[in-house]
Amino acid sequence: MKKEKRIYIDKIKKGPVFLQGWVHELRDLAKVKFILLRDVKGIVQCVVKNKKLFKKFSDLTLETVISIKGQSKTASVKSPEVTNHKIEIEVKNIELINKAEQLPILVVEKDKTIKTDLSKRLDWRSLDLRKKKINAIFLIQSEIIRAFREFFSKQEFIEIQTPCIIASASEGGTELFPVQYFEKKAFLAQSPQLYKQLIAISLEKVFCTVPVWRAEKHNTTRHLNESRQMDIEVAFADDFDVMKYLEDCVQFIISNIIKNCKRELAILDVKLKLPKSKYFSYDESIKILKKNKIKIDYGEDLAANEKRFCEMFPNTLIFIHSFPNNMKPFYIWPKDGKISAGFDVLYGGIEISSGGQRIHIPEILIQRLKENKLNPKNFKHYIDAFRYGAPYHSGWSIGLERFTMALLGLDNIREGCMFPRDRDRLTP
Ligand code: AMO
Repeated sequence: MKKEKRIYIDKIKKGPVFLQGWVHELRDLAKVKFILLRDVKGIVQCVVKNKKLFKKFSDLTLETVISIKGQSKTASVKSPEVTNHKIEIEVKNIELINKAEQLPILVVEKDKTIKTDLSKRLDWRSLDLRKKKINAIFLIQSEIIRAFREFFSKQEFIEIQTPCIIASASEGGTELFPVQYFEKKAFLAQSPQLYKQLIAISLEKVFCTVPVWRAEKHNTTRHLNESRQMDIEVAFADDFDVMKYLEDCVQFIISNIIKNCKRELAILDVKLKLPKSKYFSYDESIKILKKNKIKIDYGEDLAANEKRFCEMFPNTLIFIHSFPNNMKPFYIWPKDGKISAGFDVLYGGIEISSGGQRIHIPEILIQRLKENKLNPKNFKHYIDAFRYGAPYHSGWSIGLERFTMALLGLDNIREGCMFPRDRDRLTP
């Protein structure tokens, strides 16, 4: 028997159709019944006029999964949403695939005053992902990663894979999750940092997208204990070279979202524009903040003032470079005794990225490890790799969930993560 070809709702053409999806809404008008059928691409109204199908219709519940064979009288329209009834499918047959029980959370929240709280939504995340707005966030996130890959692949970067189980810290010693690795103690990687460097000093231009784990105890709207990073590392490049890559890459990602995610942006009511860029040294940044009557001293972290800083320069990638050495990790190149080649990037009220030029000279690396109270013996493999011809190199990392949050104006980073891991949440 020939298997019917299922099509997405946005691909409906005039004539016979075979659709599969979820029951989004049911309307029973005695002589005629309506099923609003939803798939990941949209919603379409299906009319049941044939009395023989009324029994099947009466068995349906919200979110039940069904197949529908029917006839479309109209060709596809651009945006098959419930609000426009331009497409209508006359139902010839309904097949029940899996009947849904009473729903723990509603997929369609009709009354705007009823909003399921985030924690309950995350308890039922699989259902939550079916909501138009939630679904739109992750379709856009998928486009972010796709465009990131395309941008660097086109420029002859190599996509690399780094280990997730590591023996020593890279971003400071206190935020590691320990794992028992046979008879040894190991950790979950906080960053692909040391490994992407070891690869770049041989393969030159590399990028990766990886999960990272940080055992930070605080529970904030900007931190996750498991997040994903989009990283690059480039040999024969300094901090300013890679900041330019970041500027161009973010522009490329946003222009692709504007082009390819029109429906999702409309659902979320987000109007994206290509951002401008501004470059300030750390020193200049402190002066700007002070000038705007913000109490801050040289040497203080900017985290508490990121939002204010971004409000001063709307829709701008703010590059803050030349941080003091003691404010950056041990692997960042010290330009002199005080200033480093490390930078942060702010956008949409938060830090979306940090990076810098790295140390490629073993003796300087050892000195910086000691200054950071880290034992060079624990970094032997890393340090030794720079003894056999290592070019200077630089790179950065964009936090995927942070970037999603900044781009779409989400008020909690958990909204930009499918299954967040935080201090209290390990399931689902
Ligand atoms: P950093 O520690 O700044 O730098 O991390 C890079 C980016 O990752 C995101 N990020 C987080 N997102 C959610 N929850 C967290 N707990 C969290 N921590 C960080 C942020 C941040 O800017 N190895 C360096 C990068 C480099 O130099 O290449 C690093 O990991 O968006």
